Amino acid sequence: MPKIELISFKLCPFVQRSVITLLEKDIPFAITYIELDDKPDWFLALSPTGKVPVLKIDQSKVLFESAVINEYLDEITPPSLHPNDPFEKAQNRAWIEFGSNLLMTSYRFTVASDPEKLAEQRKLLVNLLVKLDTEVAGQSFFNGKSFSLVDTAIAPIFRWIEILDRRFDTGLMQEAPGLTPWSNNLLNRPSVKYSVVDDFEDLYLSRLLDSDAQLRFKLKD
Ligand SMILES: N[C@@H](CCC(=O)N[C@@H](CS)C(=O)NCC(=O)O)C(=O)O
Repeated sequence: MPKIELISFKLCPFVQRSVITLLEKDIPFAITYIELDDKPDWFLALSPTGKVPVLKIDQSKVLFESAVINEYLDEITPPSLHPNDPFEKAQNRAWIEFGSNLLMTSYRFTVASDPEKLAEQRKLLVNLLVKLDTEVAGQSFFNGKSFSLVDTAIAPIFRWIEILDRRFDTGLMQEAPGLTPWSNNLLNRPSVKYSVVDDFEDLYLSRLLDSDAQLRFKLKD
């Protein structure tokens, strides 16, 4: 097994995707946290995009992009978390890309700085959640009964939504109720639970409440 080091930012959902895969595949790894508003020079030298996650392999080789990192981790530890059928595998990859779009849309919703932008971003976000709901409605995992790389890609979104709906007046999950069994199932899964630091919720909330996000006015009592 190669020596694996994951470069992370504690709040990054894209990194969480890779941590989930590492835990699911039982791959020993070290994790190094950086601050994105003060990126170290060694990180900028490693990462062509300046984004986390970055995976260092045997201290010399570097991979970036969460979906690519996950495919690599999956391939070095068979059996694969992807379906075998070429069409199903391609379809799963497409939904992983859909998940990236969903993450970025969720992020834009949380940072929207005025009521109009917030309403506009909520509409875009709900639209994507409803599309996902239509695809998955009521299933335990994206592919039905077995956990796959699509689940690793979507789980961080469910964590955000669960925190947002519990702490703020956002009502997102009720717009796509068929996602609830899948979300609950993933949030209770050990790899997903341990994909974040213990104080994740506090860190996430304090960053949001310290910003100019319009959402801070929707905090529940
Ligand atoms: N497409 C990338 C997205 C990664 C990404 O957006 N990471 C954010 C943190 S969650 C980042 O590093 N942002 C720093 C920046 O844009 O300067 C992936 O899937 O790995």
